[in-house]
Amino acid sequence: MSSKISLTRYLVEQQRVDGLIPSQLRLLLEVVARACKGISQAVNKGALGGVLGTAGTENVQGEVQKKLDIIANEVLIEANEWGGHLAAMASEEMDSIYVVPNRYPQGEYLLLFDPLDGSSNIDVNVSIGTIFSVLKKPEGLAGVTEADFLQAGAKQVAAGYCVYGPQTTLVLTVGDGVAMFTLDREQGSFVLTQENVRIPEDTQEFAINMSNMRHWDAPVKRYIDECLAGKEGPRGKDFNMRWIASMVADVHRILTRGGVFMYPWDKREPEKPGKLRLMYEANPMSWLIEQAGGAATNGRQRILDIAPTKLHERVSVMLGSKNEVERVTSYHLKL
Ligand code: AHM
Ligand code: MG
Repeated sequence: MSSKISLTRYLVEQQRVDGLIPSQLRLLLEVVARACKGISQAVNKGALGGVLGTAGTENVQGEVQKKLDIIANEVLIEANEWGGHLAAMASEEMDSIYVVPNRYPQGEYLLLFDPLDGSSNIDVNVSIGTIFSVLKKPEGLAGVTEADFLQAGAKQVAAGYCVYGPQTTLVLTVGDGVAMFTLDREQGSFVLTQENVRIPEDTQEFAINMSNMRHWDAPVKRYIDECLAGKEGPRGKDFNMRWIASMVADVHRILTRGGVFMYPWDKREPEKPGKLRLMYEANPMSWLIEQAGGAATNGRQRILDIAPTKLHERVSVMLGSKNEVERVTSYHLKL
């Protein structure tokens, strides 16, 4: 790349040339990126900043909150509430929606986020991230309620994540492909480092938490057994495995070099459709994956077509290289 293109310039050009980004949405994305820079700073300080360890509280899903889960949530709320671009926010770490206070102007967008994904990796210095999804508030109604958020992932107008790893990288789609921006710490800005990200349709790498194998459903077991059988098995090729336990980092690897990621329903808690959250994790990641030529299903159905019934809904997730996702989906549908 001859001259550096900042996130700001990228968004302005998308707005100007393609008309894809109305100015309120552009502002929103810039503010989210700024918040991610702040979270990245806190993550980098680690023990020196006193940000490691648990906060001693639980979120609505009964998970123990880490200090950084709460810090990241606050950074996102504070950065976004006053700009006039949002009507309300929803977070994996908050019981109910956060309506923009009356003292600020209300905008037309809804922002959803998993403020700190991969919480179990915070204290061990492994990549973690922030995942976000943007919806439009349905027209015609005054005020905003939880029901306004219950839109299928196909309705998203922007989605992305920021991974805090060896580099801090922001990955974004507004429905025109996927672009990646790397944080230039000297300049304090995100710089475009890859456009038109494409995921190879085939792969020899899968990501799943193998310790849950005995709890899986038959189609997932069949798929993984066939991968493990390698060259001598029905697939006729060897597979490699990776599991980072940070969805952001696993998805980032898949966007970079292909692969398939699965967090399927399992028998540990049969009443739950899965571990991951539809609105904060599965929807934004599925749209990014599809925009890069991959596929994302819950084993039976395209994730982006699922009509949510509650804010903190969980879902089974299979996403990544198209042919592999289609294969494991066909095993579920017995095609
Ligand atoms: P979190 O948002 O509380 O961090 O939970 C989601 C994470 C994903 O990033 C990751 O894929 C998964 O949970 C790992 O789960 P497990 O520890 O069961 O392997
Ligand atoms: Mg998460």
